[in-house]
Amino acid sequence: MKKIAITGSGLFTPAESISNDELVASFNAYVEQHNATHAAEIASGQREALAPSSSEFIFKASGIQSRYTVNKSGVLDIGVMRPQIAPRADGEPSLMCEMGVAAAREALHRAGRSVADVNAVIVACSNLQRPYPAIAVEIQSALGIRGWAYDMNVACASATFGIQAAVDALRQGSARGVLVISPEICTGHLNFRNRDCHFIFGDAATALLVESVDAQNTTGFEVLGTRLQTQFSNNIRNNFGFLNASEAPSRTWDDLLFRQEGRKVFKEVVPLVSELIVSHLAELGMQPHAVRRFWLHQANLSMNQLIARKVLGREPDAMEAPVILNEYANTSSAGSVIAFHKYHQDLKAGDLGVLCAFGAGYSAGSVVLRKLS
Ligand code: CO8
Repeated sequence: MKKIAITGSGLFTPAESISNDELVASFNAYVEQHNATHAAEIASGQREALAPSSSEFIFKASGIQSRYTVNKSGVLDIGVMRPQIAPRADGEPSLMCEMGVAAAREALHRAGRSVADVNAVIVACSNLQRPYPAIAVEIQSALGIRGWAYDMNVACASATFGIQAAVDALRQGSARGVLVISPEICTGHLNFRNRDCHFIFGDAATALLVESVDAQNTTGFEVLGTRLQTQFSNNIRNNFGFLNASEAPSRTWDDLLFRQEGRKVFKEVVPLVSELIVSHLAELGMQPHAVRRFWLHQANLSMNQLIARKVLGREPDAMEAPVILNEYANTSSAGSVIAFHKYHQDLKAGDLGVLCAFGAGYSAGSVVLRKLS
């Protein structure tokens, strides 16, 4: 069987970042304004007052300290509370294309490869800027890649599903080098007026180069196996879609943004993911204690610590399940790949790692990797 490896990774990080304190100051100013505007209704019991947010709660509940965004001023302006992006002409590259291209160029550079070594592009992410033409085809064109490209969406687990699609294409011979790109502008789908989740997401883009490698190849991480799992749940939901304009009566604006039952998600996803990792390793004849690193989806710090504890049967140390969530917040499908990108250099030949992402659907993917060279 052909050896398949991830030979390079790339990361695009937006220039602007928002701290918890900045986000909370903006949210609380909105709450004050809202409560003042509706003071009479609140006093008469016709309407509930909105409660303020707090940085302490955000950090304690999630581990998040800041997030990057494609537009800080719009998010923090209480008259706007969403990123503001100038519309671009059809002939100009889209924002997602630009972010994806930057991450892809870094992945190619790190792998020591050129676009001539790639003939397929898969854009795997939660939110696509438009339905068509596919962002993947736009990125393919911007990079000058000959071959094929498509978009796919499996929410936060998208990158792992993209890796499996790439591995299958390489094994079947329909591709010889695949870029799996995850550009995420999560802030565009986040309700910054919702206290329960206004702090959760950030923006970033990642790219992985997945290739068939020969026995002499010493770069990167061999993919020993991939395993995917899905199980329907409405606990993380987004009703935005092309039929919104046809729906009568229309949905409210907040129904077209991200929402979740965070507690339920936590409770249901932790066992699903830990069992997925343990059974996937067992299928490959491996024990969890043999794994040097877990690059987990970055949604919630306690969730990751609990998953790692369940898998290892003991407390993980910080380097066993590295965290980027504090700086980036939840960047959906990009999160586990950012953790991989930033925390793999110290691994030695033969070391094992598991890249695992999970989220809406529910959807989860496990990719077992072994360091080459
Ligand atoms: N400030 C202060 N207090 C607050 C705040 C706040 N901002 N928010 C809630 N509280 C209060 C609540 O009112 C509640 O008070 P009380 O106890 O008096 O009722 C208390 O704090 C506890 O509230 P919660 O139960 O909501 O808090 P949790 O401890 O459960 O923490 C989390 C909330 C952080 C959301 C947590 O539940 C969590 O992270 N769960 C896991 C969620 C998860 O993993 N989701 C994955 C979603 S990502 C995904 O799949 C991607 C989808 C596609 C991306 C789309 C991009 C937009």
